[in-house]
Amino acid sequence: MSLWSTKSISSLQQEASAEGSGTLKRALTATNLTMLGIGAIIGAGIFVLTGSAAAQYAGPAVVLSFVVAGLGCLFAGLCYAEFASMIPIAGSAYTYAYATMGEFVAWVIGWDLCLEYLFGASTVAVGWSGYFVAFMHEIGIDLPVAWTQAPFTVVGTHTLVHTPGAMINLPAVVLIALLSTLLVIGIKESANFNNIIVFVKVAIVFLVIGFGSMYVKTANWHPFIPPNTGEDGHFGFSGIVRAAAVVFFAYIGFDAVSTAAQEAKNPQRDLPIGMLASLGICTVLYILMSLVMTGLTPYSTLNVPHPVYVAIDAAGPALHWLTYFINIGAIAGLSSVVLVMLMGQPRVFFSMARDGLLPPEFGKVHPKYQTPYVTTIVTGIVAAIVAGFLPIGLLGELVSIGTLLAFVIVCFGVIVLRKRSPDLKRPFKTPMVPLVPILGILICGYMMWKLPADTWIRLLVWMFLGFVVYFTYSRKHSKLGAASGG
Ligand code: ALA
Repeated sequence: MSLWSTKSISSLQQEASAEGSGTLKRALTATNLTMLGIGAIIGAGIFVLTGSAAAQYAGPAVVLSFVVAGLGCLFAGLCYAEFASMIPIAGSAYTYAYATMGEFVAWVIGWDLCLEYLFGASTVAVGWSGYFVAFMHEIGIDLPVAWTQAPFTVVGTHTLVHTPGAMINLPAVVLIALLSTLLVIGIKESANFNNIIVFVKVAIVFLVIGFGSMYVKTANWHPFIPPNTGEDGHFGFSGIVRAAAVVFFAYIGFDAVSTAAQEAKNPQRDLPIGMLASLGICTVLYILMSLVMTGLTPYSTLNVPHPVYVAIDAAGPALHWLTYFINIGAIAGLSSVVLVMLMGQPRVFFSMARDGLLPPEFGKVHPKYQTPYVTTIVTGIVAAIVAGFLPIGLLGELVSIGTLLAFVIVCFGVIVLRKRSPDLKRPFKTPMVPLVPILGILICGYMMWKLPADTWIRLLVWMFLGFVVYFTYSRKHSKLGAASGG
C-alpha cells in the first residue's frame, strides 16, 4: 500500500452515521458544542499571556495581535467546518487528512494533535495548579512546595535543573485524574459540568470588561502602536505579529469541538455552529478584554503572571472587590480548558485505533457509559505524568506550533478535496475557496514562522518519534493497508 492511499469518503460517512452497540453516545446539542468550544478557548492565553505579549512585544496594539490571530483561526475554522460537516468523525483533522492526503499525512497530523490536546492539557493543568496554590495561600492555607511543583524546571531555552525539595505537582495530577474520571462516566455529564464552568468564567470576563471600561484612562492607549525599538519583534508592526504568535494560544481549542462529532445529535449542522460561534464570541471578548486591560494601566506594568489582576487593581479601591473574582475566573477557566483537551485527545486516538494505526484496545467503547474509556484513561495517565513530573516550560510553545501545523494542513485539505471531489455533498461550504484556505495557510504559517527556533527543533524531534512508531507498528497494522493487500 502506498503511503498516500486515502480512505474513501463514503466509507467514512458510513462510519460517521453508525449507531448502536460499540458506538459513542449521541447526546450533544449545538449549545453544548458551543459551550465546549468556549470551555476550551478562554483560559491561560487571556488570563496569563496577554500581559507579557503587551509588555514585551506589542503595547496596546496587542488588540491588533488578537485580531490577526483571530483571523488566522477564523479562516482555519471555516475549513474545519466544511470537513466536520462532511465527515463528522471523532478523529477530526487526522480523519480529514486521511480522506484527502493519505495515511502518512494523517498519521503526521494524528501524532501532531498530541501536542495540542495531550500536552496542552498538561500545560494548562500546571497553570491551573499555580492559580490554585495562590488562591489557597490567599485563604490562609500554604501548600508545601514538595507537593506543588515538578522536580525539574527549565532554565533558559533547554537547561534542565532540579528544583530542590520539589517532588510532584500534585494539584495538577489530581485535577487531571478527576476530569478524566468525569469523561469516562459520560459525555453528557462532562458537557453539563463544562456548562457551569463556562457560565462562571464568561460572567467574570463580562465583569472585567464592564466595570473595567469605566476606569480606562485613554492616555494609556497612546501611542497605540509603540515604535519599534530597532529589534525585530519588539513593538511596531513586527511586534504586533510576534505578539499574535504568542496570543494565538488563547484561541486554541475551538477545533476540539470537532472531536465530539460522533457524540453530536446533529453533527452536520451543529459542528460548524459550535466551532464558529465559540470562536466568534471569544474573539469579541478577547478584543474588548485586551482593550480594557491596556487602558487601565500602562502596558509596561503587565509583564506578570496575573495581568488581569494587575489591570483591575490599577483601577483603584473602587474595583478591589473584583480582584477576588479574577482568581476564581482563572481557576474555573483553566479547568474547563483541561477538560476539553482531555476530551479531544482520546477521541483522536480512538479513531486512529479503529483504523488499525494504534492497538485495537484503544478503539473500545465502554459498554455502559458509551465513552472511549481506554483512550481516556491512557490520556489521563500520560497527561498526569507530564504535568506532575516534567518541566512544562519545554512544552508551552510546542502546543501552539502543533496546533498551527494542524490548521495549515486542514486548510490545504479543503483545496485538495474541492479539486478531487467537487461534487461531494458539503452541508457546510467554506466560502471563497481557494482564497479563505490560502489566507488561513499564510497567516497560520506566518505565526509558526514567528515562533522560536527551539520550538521548531522540538517539533521535529516529536515528529521523528512519530515516524518511528508509524514505520514499526502502525503501517503494518493499518486496516486500509490490509484491505488493499499491502
Ligand atoms: N485557549 C486555551 C487557553 O488559553 C488553550 O488556555
